Amino acid sequence: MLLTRNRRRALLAGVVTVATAALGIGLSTQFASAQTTLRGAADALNKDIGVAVSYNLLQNNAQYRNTVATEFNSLTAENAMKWDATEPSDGNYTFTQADAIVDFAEDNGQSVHGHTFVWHSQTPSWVQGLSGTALQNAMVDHINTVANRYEGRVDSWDVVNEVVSDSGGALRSSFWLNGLGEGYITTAFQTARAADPSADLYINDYSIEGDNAKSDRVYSIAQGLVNQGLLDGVGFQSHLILGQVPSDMEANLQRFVNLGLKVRITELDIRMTLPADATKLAQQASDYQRVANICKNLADCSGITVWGLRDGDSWVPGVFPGQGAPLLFNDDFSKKSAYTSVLNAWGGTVTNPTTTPITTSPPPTGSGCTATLSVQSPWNTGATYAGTVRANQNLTGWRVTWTWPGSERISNAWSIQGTLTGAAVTGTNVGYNGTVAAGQTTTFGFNITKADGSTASVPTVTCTPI
Ligand code: G2I
Repeated sequence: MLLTRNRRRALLAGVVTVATAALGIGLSTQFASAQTTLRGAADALNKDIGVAVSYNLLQNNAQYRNTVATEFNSLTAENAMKWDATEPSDGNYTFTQADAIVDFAEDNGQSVHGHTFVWHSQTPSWVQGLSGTALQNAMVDHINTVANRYEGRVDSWDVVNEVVSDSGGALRSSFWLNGLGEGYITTAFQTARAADPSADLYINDYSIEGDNAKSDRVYSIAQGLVNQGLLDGVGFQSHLILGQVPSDMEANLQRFVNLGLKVRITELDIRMTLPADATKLAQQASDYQRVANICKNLADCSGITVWGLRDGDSWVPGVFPGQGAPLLFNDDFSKKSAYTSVLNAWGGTVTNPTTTPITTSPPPTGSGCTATLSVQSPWNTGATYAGTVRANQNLTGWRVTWTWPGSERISNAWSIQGTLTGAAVTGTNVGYNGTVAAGQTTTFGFNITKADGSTASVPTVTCTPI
């Protein structure tokens, strides 16, 4: 519930340094410059800006982790909490991936919107082969087990997903409906409510952004659930097509708000025919801005989750050949115009990274390798640094040392390990960045705190091959 999220955020005032224990990396978010990130802008509006994340990318890509932690205050597992991931065979639960995502969110002060308990897709065949009581028991057991595990850690759940047929008039014909009858929806919500009374419960669907037969059907289901005290919100997936944000989207969401519900844009992407060009990207930015404004205008819009970080991470090209480029970030993590338009809509402004003053340390010493530090983003009581190691010969490992001249101390670091937290720093490569060919560079990074509030300094670094 919002209370849970607010309580967590309240702990995060000021500059927050966080570590992702499960993934072995430290990250930091600078709230002092809050309005220059989506996360800062969303925090200021008390809304969620979420992203659907991939376990593999969180595990393996430091820049992905950093961007997810810096730009978003809410996470959804793109696949890791679905039934096929959490209970692939009857009663055998596997939570490695889901746990890692929830741990990451917790370590970075982010809320989690859970996706999803009951869906006709990505549900293992052992479930689909059941009927009657056995099917109902499997559903109840699954919801109980997953909801109980994450009670107090997952703030809201898509309890049922895509239960209305595309034509809209009827419930979707699925093994759920065929096996249990339409009461399965109520049973799912009753089970989820009892399992985690503090979580907000959502019904989630696509092509319901405008007022149409399908959203009418969701509306009547929502009404019934509201009357039983079982529903808190409606998720509008919003897998949109360029230039086709429904003109009545805000009015449509408003009618659900009028039922006493929250609304949420749960899976936003806006696809275009490839290749992208300047005209299409500008249209996309305008479309994203409209959606962001709709959520901003509605006090009961709990937030927006974009369905993936970078264009290349998106499900769209695989399902709609020739379509794509639907998200906010390019594959090199640079920000698209759509990013800027969302940030602006939510009251933030983009800072051009090339104009950020970067201070680089004096000429390095060492022969087999040399290293420099640069201050990427300073704030009152800390700073984020980037370190670069240049190989002057083929390296299979490296050590860097320096001494802080003042009160600077490393609070967390990534892509480097060693004795890091004192005045005298000795750091070595981690597993993946020790081998560097002559002439090539590799990087590491860290955050510092500086108790006296002085300017962050850039000491000379000594680099030694090991
Ligand atoms: O289809 C887009 C979304 C529509 N609403 C519900 C969402 O849960 C759904 O997400 C997508 C994921 O973005 C895809 O990543 O759901 C797909 C499955 O229906 C996901 O794709 C699947 C692939 O089809 C599998 O081959 C793959 O093993 O992802 C799996 C895990 O990577």
